[in-house]
Amino acid sequence: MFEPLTKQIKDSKKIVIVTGAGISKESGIPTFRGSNGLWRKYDPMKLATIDAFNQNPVLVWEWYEERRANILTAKPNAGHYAISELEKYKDVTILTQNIDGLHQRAGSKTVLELHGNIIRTKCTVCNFKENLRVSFETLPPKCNCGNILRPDVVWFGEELPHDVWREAVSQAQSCDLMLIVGTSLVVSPANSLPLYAKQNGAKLIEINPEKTPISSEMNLSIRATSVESLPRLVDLVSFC
Ligand code: BJW
Ligand code: ZN
Repeated sequence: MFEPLTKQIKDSKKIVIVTGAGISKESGIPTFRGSNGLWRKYDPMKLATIDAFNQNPVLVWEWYEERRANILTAKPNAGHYAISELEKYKDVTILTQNIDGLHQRAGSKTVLELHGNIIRTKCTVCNFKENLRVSFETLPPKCNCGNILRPDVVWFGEELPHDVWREAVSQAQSCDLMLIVGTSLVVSPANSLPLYAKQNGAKLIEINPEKTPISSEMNLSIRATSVESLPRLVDLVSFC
């Protein structure tokens, strides 16, 4: 199953890896969709929009505090480490929708965070923005300017950080191989990145136990988890 992919990786000049929640599942961070996904338990419109936050910042912060605590104790898994190992042999850029920072903690060097980072907090009014690893005693936490702080993540209806998005599109358009790992590819605009890559002649390879809406556009779909497939793949690449 891995042989054709090993050759494509070996032959490629520039690899872009698009990742989503599935790659962090084995680190104990739930995905959003699917049988045990967060959106089965919670309504995204009550927790992941600016309107929801303005209406009930305490509720939204309680949800984020629980997830921040989980993410702060989570560790990168074999899938994250395999990608950082691949960077020893190939030119790799990661475009992640994840807000958990696990790629960076696994040692990956070039990571663009499309949907922000849950540990970074920003003021809703002034320019304050900082990584805050503490758990807040009073919710919602306040900035020194007196206004409410919020997690520096991208909610539904909000634009992705412009510079990050511009760079992500440029990376997608200039790679010759894109690996798409652990994302359902239902959230825009991140789900357009494989199409930008394909329009510029790149090969698309998906690693996901389930089909996605863009599976038919893939040159190859590996129906396995990232922990099952990425370490074996990177081993093969490093040996030949
Ligand atoms: C494994 C595995 C294993 C399992 N190994 N794989 C109507 C109203 C308003 C907006 C819209 C609208 N219609 C469309 C929109 C646009 C909207 C959108 O796309 N909505 C769709 C859901 C319909 N997008 C936006 O709003 C974006 N902004 C935007 O477009 O701005 C312009 C605009 C403004 C106004 C109006 C319209 C346009 C922003 C999107 C922000 C997404 N934010 C979240 C939350 C981040 C913060 C937080 O975490 O709290 O980002 S939502 C959530 O989904 C999170 C993820 O990054 C994102 C993608 O999810 P992902 O990573 O794909 O995870 P899952 O769970 O979906 O999939 C996991 C996959 O892993 C599955 O396929 C499994 O099979 C697989 N898997 N185990 C490998 N072990
Ligand atoms: Zn402030």
